[in-house]
Formats: sequence, structure tokens, C-alpha cells
Amino acid sequence: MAEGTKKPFSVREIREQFPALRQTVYGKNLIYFDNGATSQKPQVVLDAINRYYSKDNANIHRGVHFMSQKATTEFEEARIAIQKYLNAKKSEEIIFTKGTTDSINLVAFSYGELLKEGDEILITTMEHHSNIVPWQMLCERKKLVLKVAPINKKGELIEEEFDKLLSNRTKLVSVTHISNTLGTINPVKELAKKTHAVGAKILVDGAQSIQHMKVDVRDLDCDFYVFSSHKVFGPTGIGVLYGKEDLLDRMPPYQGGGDMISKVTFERTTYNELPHKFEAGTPHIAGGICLGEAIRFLNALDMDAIQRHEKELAHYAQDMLDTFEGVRIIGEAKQKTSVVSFVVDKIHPFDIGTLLDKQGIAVRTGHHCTQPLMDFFKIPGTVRASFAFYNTKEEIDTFIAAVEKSISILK
Ligand code: 7TS
Repeated sequence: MAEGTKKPFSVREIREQFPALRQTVYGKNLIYFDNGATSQKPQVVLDAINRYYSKDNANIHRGVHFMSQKATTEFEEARIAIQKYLNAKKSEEIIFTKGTTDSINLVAFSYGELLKEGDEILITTMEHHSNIVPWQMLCERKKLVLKVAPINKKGELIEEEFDKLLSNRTKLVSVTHISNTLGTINPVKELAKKTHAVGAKILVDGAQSIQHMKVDVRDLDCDFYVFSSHKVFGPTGIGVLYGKEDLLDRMPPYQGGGDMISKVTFERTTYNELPHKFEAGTPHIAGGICLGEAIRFLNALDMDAIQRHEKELAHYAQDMLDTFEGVRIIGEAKQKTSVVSFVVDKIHPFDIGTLLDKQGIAVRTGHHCTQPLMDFFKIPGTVRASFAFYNTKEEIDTFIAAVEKSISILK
């Protein structure tokens, strides 16, 4: 297909490419609504994993031999595919990590080295633990101050409060693009402008956005953007840190080891250039190559159509659940997508999740690694249905009937 041409969106055609969706669970057709936790993998990614380990397996950046050079080329081509997909200026700005959590820890450690006592980090109430705990650890290590911008009852960031917390003491804002628990879409482009106006940097946690919308890091003007491969139809164990080149250049390495050095003596070591400075040791080579494949797969699709489809699914599910007595939707932001979280009066989320499972429906229950957010809503957890482009309205009809049945059993 010519560069820039997108396939018209067809759920049926997309589903055909995901073998995991064609299975039964407890004798029922699987309905996979746990995409916030991890996504299923298309055949092209499965084939790439098989191809790599069957034929191309070799270490990279070091071999003179054919296989090593081939693996190196494929790994670096994946980096370029990701760079283009994110519209980053240079492929050197794409650092392979283990995933979102690892990327945030890298920034917390490394960018954190540039900060001094009294500097402030600003996050929000709706962050995943991965975007809370590394900052708490950094604050303890460097005597920094962690500030938390509050949200309203709908699950939206209160921008006036965010503005009040921003000051020339703020050195980094770290905010999720889309909340994994609420589905809220944060106005990160606007937040980036405000952040830069006080001279701070902004990290966007893209764990829940890259698979649902077109992301252009230069348009957002974020300083860092992080995501996990496994949530974007690639393998586990690999992810990405995008960072602006000048900033990454100023940051010290996170880990020491092979590949990240330029010259080692016992007296002194000099470090390699970007991106290698941040990629110590043998990386997840197959993972990187297959993430590249997942990104190419996504790039051929019409992301605007996908976004419309997923928004429609979430609204459809939410509107129906809203009519049930005793059901409360958690997260009713005006700008929201792909996630419906809810609680039911006097019924524990886990019990609903268990009954849904027996009906072949995979959802997640619990706090979704957002305990402070659960505290804000004064609930122990939610039932969360999180959708991907391969989900259908018919699946939601089955899900709604199953929720109704589960409630009637448990009441
Ligand atoms: N940030 C957000 C917004 C997330 O949703 C997640 C994972 C992470 C960070 C961490 O990603 P990891 O790949 O490094 O683990 N969220 C979820 C979830 O909602 N259910 O399971 C994992």
C-alpha cells in the first residue's frame, strides 16, 4: 500500500487477524474486554516472533556475521518505524525500555539527577502507580516535593488547580494521556504549553493512548512520551521512551553495561551516543522487532476511524449500564474513550468479574493500580471493561446481558 494510504476500517477484517479472539472460554465465545491490561496480538506480530527465533536470532550491534547484521538492521528499522509513527525528529530520540514502568523509572532516575532539593514534581490524582511511586522514590532520594493536581467527581483534571500548583519550582509534570481506570483524555497539549511557560518539562504517560489515537509528539510538544509494547498489540517486555534529543543528551545514563559505552578503562568510562547511552546490555531484540511490526500494522489503519469506533463502543456500554439500578459509572469525563468502569451497590467488583468470566467475558476488577484514585472515589475498586478496535457492539450487547444476569444472581 502506498505511504499514507489507510485501509478503510472494518471490525470484521481486523478481528480475522487476531487468532486469540477465535476461542471459547467455558464453552462460550471469548469476549475480551481487558485491553487496558494488555492487548491481543495480530498474526503479523505472531509471525514475526516465530520468524525471528526460527531464522534470525543473533545478538545485535556487535557481530560481523550475516545474522547479527540482519538482526541489527531489523531492530534499528523498528526504531525508525516508531520514530515515524510518533513523528519524533530523530530515531535517536527513541529509547527501547522494558515498558512504561521502566521508561518512567529511567526518567525519574536520570532526569532526577539534574534536580536539586526543593524542586517540585507535579502529577495528578488519576495516575497509575507507575507514575506515582518512581516520583515518590525520587523525592525521597533527592529531597524533592511531590505535588498532586486534583480531579473533579467526573474524573476530569481541575485545570485551575493544576495552574495554581505550577510554579517556577516545578521541574517536571508527569501526567497520563488517558486514564486506565476512567478513560479520561487529558488535554496534554495544553498542559505542555502551561508547563513550558514556567520552564518545566512534561512527561506524557502514553500507556493507554498510543493504541487509541494518533500521537504526534512534536505537535503535543511533550518532552517525554512513554508507552508499553504489549498494550499496543506487540509483545511484553519491551516499551519505549521518547525524549527530546537535547534533554536526553543532558541526562546521565540510567544503567551501566555493554553497548552503552564508548570507551572503558578502569580509570574512566565514556558513554555511547543516543540512543545507546540508555540501552545497557542485550536488549529484548525480538521484542523490539515485533513492536516495530505492531506499529507498522497500526500505521496501515485509519486511526481516526478507530478512535470513533472505540468511543462509540464506550458510550454505548456506558449508556446501557447507566440505566441499571444500583450501577454507578466511575469516570464520566466529557473527553473520554475506550474504558467503562463501574460499581454496583452492595456487590463486590470481584464477584461480578468472576460471574462475567464464567460467561466467557474477560474484564478487570480491582483498583487497577490506581489506589489513590479509588480513595478519591471512596471505593475499593471497580469492574472495568476496556475496549480495543477489534471489539464490537454485539459483544457489548452480550456483556450488558451478562452484567444484568450477574447482578440478579448476586442481589
Ligand atoms: N501507566 C498507565 C496509564 C497504565 O495503564 C499502565 C498499565 C502503566 C502505566 C504501566 O504499564 P506497564 O506495561 O509498565 O505495566 N495499566 C494496566 C492496567 O490498567 N491494567 O493492567 C495494567
